[in-house]
Amino acid sequence: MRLIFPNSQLDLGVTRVMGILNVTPDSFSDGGLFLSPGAAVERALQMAAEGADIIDVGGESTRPGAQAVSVTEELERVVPVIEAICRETPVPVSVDTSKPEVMQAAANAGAAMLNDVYALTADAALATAAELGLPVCLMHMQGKPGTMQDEPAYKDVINEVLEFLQTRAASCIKSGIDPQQIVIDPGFGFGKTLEHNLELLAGLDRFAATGFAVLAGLSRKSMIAKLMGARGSGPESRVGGSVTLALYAARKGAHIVRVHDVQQTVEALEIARALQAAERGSLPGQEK
Ligand code: PT1
Repeated sequence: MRLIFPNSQLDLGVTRVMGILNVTPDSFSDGGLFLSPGAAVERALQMAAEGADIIDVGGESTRPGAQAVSVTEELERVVPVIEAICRETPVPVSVDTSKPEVMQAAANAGAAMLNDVYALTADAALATAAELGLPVCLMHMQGKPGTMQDEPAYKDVINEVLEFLQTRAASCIKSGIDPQQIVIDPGFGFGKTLEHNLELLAGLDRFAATGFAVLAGLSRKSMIAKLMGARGSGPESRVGGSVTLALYAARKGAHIVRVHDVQQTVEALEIARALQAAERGSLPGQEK
């Protein structure tokens, strides 16, 4: 399994790391830190050096309770940053957006992938993505960021989320998107209780069994704090929990994990791979 970018390819035979770059004043764990293009590019280069396989640039926070931003505002945040990152590193950039105007401008600035938490449901988003021909990540969300955590409810969370993603993937394929370029994502924390998130994570192998590439975004989310009780309040205290969940997602078949803490996640995945090779009887260092 591999994703085809305009200037490179990414083999998904091992779990890959997507580093998060929020160019927003209000993201939940790092809002405002990388707002200036200079600081954003510096962080992107650091993540590239730490082993990120993709850098995900977002100009609109979609965390629970977040407010929407205008097209103009989002373009002003992400386009200069994407241009500068693409000048400085060959690591492919994805753009975390649901707006077709932003998808188009980001692609012109060098973005190699689209990451849409609305799964290309906005007007013209699907047609734009199909025309651009870039890999797309389709995420499931129940409701909208402003209110999605009010009362999330499902009869059968795994089947409902799977059904939604397969329907969206079928629409993409009908519009001409190559199935190999489609990544699906259950959308942890997007209109889900802790129990919903845990059920989806424990059932992540069912998403991988669809044959589509699977992305899991668990990094520093409130579900980690909930699992840790009183010790899990600030986002910085969630690093260990985030790495643990990334490893578990990888073991359950995630092809890509979307994370803030690139270095720690890359290290953990590397060690887990060596252990898995040892389980199969090959000693470390014998495989590339
Ligand atoms: C994600 C994701 C994303 N998450 C993809 N894109 C966010 N493909 C932004 C909390 O409960 O999982 N997959 N883009 C960030 N969203 C959240 C959601 C942040 C919930 C925090 C929480 O704390």
